[in-house]
Amino acid sequence: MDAAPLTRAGLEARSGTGMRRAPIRIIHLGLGAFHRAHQAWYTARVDTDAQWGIAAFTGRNPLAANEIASQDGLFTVIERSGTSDTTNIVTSIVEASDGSHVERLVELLADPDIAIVTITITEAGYRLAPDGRADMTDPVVISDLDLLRSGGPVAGLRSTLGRLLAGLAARRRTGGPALAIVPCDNMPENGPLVRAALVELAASVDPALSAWIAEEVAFVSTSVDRITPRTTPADLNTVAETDGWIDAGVVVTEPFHDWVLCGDFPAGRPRWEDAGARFVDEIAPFESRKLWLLNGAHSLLSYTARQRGHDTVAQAIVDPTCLSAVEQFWDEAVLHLPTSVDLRLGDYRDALLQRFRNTRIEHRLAQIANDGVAKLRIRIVPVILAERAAGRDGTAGVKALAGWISQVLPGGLLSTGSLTDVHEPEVRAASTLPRDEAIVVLLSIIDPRLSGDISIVDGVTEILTA
Ligand code: CS2
Repeated sequence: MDAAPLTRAGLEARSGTGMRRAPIRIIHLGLGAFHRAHQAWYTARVDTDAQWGIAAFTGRNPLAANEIASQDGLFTVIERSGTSDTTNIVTSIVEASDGSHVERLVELLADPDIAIVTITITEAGYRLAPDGRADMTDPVVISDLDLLRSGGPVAGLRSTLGRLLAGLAARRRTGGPALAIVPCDNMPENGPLVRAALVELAASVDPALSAWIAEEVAFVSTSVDRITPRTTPADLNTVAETDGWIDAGVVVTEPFHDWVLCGDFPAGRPRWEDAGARFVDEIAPFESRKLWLLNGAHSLLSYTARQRGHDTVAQAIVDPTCLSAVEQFWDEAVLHLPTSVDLRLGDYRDALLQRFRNTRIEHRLAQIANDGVAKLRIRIVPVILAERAAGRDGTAGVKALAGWISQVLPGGLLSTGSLTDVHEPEVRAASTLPRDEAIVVLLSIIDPRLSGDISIVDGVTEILTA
């Protein structure tokens, strides 16, 4: 079959039926592969009468917005199991814009029909300090706050939270109704965390706006899960050859999907539960289980398995040395998970191993290794600190820290340009210090409690010397 460009008109012509374009009720910030495979996919599955259109904005790179916009918001999701592919065209995105088009974001947020803002900008994109509060020393945050205070053009805003504040200010000015902000990044208690950061940032611009956000805006915590590797040219070919669409927006993901949410939606929401989402009263157990077991294992492997010559999670997990490092970290982590709900940890661990072993999902360790500072803080450090508090060494987690440090020291991946981090300037500066000093400073960048514990510093030094 000759492949045709994927557009609404093309799809209507091929299916012989008209497509209703849903009105925009959801704004999404961070139009990457994960959003397309997760929140956009859930919404498309459940919104059968086209009530919940998404206006999505990219983060730093406008490419995805341009590609998706030229396809009228449409894209293909390939669900890739260990043996076969299933493809579906997702129709929930009705507008795609470059994130720097802040005027459009502000206009939309002032629209009373907008009920929800979902966010996927990665852990590092929130620009938080190690204590989880807004990082008031970050130059981009400082410049955004200056701009917001001076009432300068919103187009100059560079941080996601700064842009969101400009939009919330417009909503308040026009008397807009309450809405829900739903962060979908891998961070614990992400609803209250983003609420505290926005309230604090707003307080330094306009105390009345800060009070309005605290009272009128609902923040929903979520735990999100779906392994979504970067799309390759071969994936685009698959869709062209098997489905006949020239689609630049293809995403590949595993069949597994999970979404746990906790909080209120004052202006309503799609029935995501119809596609398996769960609404709970207490999110912490689910979040910690996912962040420590899945993401913790990912980060551990991304630094230690590459040294053993592996490129993907699926290759690493069948190497007995890597598997045992993961199992050891899990053994430490599960001791500190909340016990208020039955987390079925045995089944969860077995299922994770199955997912990691899916060789048809090419999840590259190099992709996971980026932004180690923000990721280690969330995925590994809590387990080490809990182990230390229990009087043990937290050895498996310390191995992950040592793995990261070996990659940011001279000669490691950072120096070859194959690892990126929003904290790169401080990390680079620290890595040029004499080695023992570098280890202490690098640990303190992740969390000062690590560098303040001599047993952790010694543990890392020993591994790096071995
Ligand atoms: C990964 C996650 O890149 C990474 O840091 O650990 O993207 C992971 O694949 C997802 O959280 C799975 O839900």
